[in-house]
Amino acid sequence: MTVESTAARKTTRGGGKRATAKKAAPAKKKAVAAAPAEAEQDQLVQLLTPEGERVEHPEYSIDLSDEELRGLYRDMVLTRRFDAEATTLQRQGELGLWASLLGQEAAQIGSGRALRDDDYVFPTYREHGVAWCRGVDPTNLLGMFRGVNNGGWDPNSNNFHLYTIVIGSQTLHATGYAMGVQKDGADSAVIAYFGDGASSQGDVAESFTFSAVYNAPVVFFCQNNQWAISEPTEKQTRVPLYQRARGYGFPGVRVDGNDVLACLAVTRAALERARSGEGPMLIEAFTYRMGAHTTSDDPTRYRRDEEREAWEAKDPILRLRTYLLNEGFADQAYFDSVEEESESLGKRVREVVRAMPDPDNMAIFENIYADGHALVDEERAQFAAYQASFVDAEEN
Ligand SMILES: Cc1ncc(C[n+]2csc(CCOP(=O)(O)OP(=O)(O)O)c2C)c(N)n1
Ligand SMILES: [Mg+2]
Repeated sequence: MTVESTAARKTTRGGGKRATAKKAAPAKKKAVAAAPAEAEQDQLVQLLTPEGERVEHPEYSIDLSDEELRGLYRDMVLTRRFDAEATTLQRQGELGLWASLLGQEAAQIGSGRALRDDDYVFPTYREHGVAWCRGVDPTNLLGMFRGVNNGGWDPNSNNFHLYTIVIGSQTLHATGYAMGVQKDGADSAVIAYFGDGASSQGDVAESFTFSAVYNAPVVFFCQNNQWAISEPTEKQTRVPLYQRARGYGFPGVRVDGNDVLACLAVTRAALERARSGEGPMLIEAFTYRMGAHTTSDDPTRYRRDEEREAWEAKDPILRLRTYLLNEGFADQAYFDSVEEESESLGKRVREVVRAMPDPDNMAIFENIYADGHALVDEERAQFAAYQASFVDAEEN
């Protein structure tokens, strides 16, 4: 694949320089995530510029109908609206925590819409846009964040695994699943989402090795949102993340993660590659986490406002809107109807969340072992007795 060879040729410029530096630069108080060097930007697959202009790429192209383009816009707006509602709900005490996807809508909708129904998704905890594409009801994503269930949906109903918080571990689950798909002789593909921070995890390295040597049909979709909580990407790697793939023996490509068309085109190609037996591929979606890591985080303590402002100009929704307007693919009435729809989605999410029943206290012991376990039985009995002690106290 030419992506790999181009990447290899250009690696030495930035990477080589940094690798030979004697001493790491002293840590700054407020780090700024590294802007891609010029040479790296050349490699960014882009089909829609931040100004909303359609451009071509020699290797990745896409031809969508007006309706499909409008659909991508609608997906991104509704996902952003849902996400904003969830953040507000957390602030009002209705959720314990929320991990916002603000800014990452294009990476998620583009890759999510590239999937076939029979493909299988292994997400992190931030893949609300991908969940939307899989047809998971958004309100189901909120139960775990409200603390009323341990997941909220049946993974096999939509081929969308439960949210995974143990960083990077889902890449191993995805690889194992893909090896199973291969043994079944099926032609579906698997996609594993993970972040720039997760790229430092041993689990990710192991899944790269296994998927490569077994030629497993898995796509590794890394959303490089520039931050792993308060750690910038430059603390995770000496080379652009997509170049890691080369050492494992499969192609890697960096895509403009704020360009929904490019994300769709590249992910489609990677999935097709996996389906046709050519093995794994790494996609690095170069994007930005516009909000806090989670509602428990305060990014003003470690990153500069200017950095966020620079990324605001690359907003994924705005550029598609500009393109749709300029080309006459959508008019104001369409945008208004999406706005209206997003308001009613917000309202529905709020109503459903607030009406979620608290779980039965004893439910915590369910779904641990398929056939039961003596220790769990003992703990259940102890907890029941503890609960009963409150009832007794009330009665006395
Ligand atoms: C194995 C493990 N180590 C540490 C953590 C704590 N932790 C939660 S999120 C996070 C950062 C992840 O960053 P990244 O992979 O870039 O994903 P992002 O949150 O930016 O989407 C860390 C270290 C964890 N959940 N699991
Ligand atoms: Mg990150």
